[in-house]
Amino acid sequence: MTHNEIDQLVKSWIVDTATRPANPRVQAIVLRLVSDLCKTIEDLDIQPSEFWTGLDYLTNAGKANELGLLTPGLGLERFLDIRADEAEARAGLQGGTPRTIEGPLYVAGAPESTGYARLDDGSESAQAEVLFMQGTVYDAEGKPLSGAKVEVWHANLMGNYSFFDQSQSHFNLRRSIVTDADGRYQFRSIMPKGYGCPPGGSTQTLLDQLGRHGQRPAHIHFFVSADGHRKLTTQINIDGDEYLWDDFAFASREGLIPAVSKVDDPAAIAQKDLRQPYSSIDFDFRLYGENQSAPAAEVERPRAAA
Ligand code: MBD
Ligand code: FE
Repeated sequence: MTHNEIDQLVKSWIVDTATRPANPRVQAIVLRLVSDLCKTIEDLDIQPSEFWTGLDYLTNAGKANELGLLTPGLGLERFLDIRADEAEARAGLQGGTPRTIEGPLYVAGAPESTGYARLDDGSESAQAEVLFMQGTVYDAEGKPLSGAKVEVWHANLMGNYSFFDQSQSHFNLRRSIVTDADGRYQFRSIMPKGYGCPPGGSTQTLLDQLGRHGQRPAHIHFFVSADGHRKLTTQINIDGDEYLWDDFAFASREGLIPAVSKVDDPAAIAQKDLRQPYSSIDFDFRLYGENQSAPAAEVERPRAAA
C-alpha cells in the first residue's frame, strides 16, 4: 500500500466516521499517530505476531508503571526539552540555568523549610560521604530572589528514591527549601549514587534488545520556582561519574556539572560538627521572568504525592 492510500484509509476510520463534533486537537493527533503506525507496519513489513508482541509489551510496561521510565530511555523526554529550549530561544530568553528532564521519580509534599535543610535521614551515614550544596537563586537581571522555592530530590547509595523504594523513610532525600532574605539556599545530604533501571523490568528488557545499558550518572534533581518567574526543571550531575556523558536518559548538559570540592580542613570539618572530610558544591540558579511569548514553563503531568 502507498502512504497516500494509508492516509485515505486511516482518515476514513478516524475522521469520516464522526457523527458529533470531535475534539479537533485529539482528532488531529490520533489521525497522525495511527497513520504513522500503519506506515511503519507497511514499510517494515511488521508481522501480526510482532505487532501483538509490541502491544503486550506496552500493556505490561503500563501495568508495571514503567512508561515514565521508558520515555526518557527512548530520548523522548530529552526531545521535549530540546523543543522547550528552542521555543525559549525564539522568545528571546537566554542566559538562564539550563533545563533538563524531570524524570519519573518526583514526589510532591516534601517537608519545607527556609534557608537550610538536611535531606538524609542518617541511615546511610556509616557508608556515605556528607555533601553540602549551596547557592543563590537569581532573576534574569542577576538580582537575588528571596522566597524562591528550591525543591530537591535525589537517590540514596543504592541509586534508589524514597517512596518508590519502600525501604526508605518517608521523604528521605526530598525537601523543599525556600531561599532566605539574600536569595540563598543550602542543604546537607549524602553524595548520591547513579540510578540503574530495574533488571528484568520492561524498560531494561527493551534496552537489552537495543544493546543498551540503563544507567544514569549520579545526579540531583531540582524544581526552582518564584512568583513572576518561569519554573525551572533541572538536575546537576556529580562530576567524575563514569556515566557522566553516557546517561541512558540523555539528561547531562554543559552548565549542569558543578565542581565538587573536598573539604578536609579540620577547622571546617569541626565547624560542620563532622568527624570526616565532606564534599561541597556551589551552584546558583538563574530564572527567567514570566514571558507571554514562550510556552508555559509549568509542565502538567500526573505526579506522585505523599
Ligand atoms: C532517574 O533517577 C531519573 O532521574 C530518570 C530520568 C529516569 C530514571 C531514574
Ligand atoms: Fe533521578
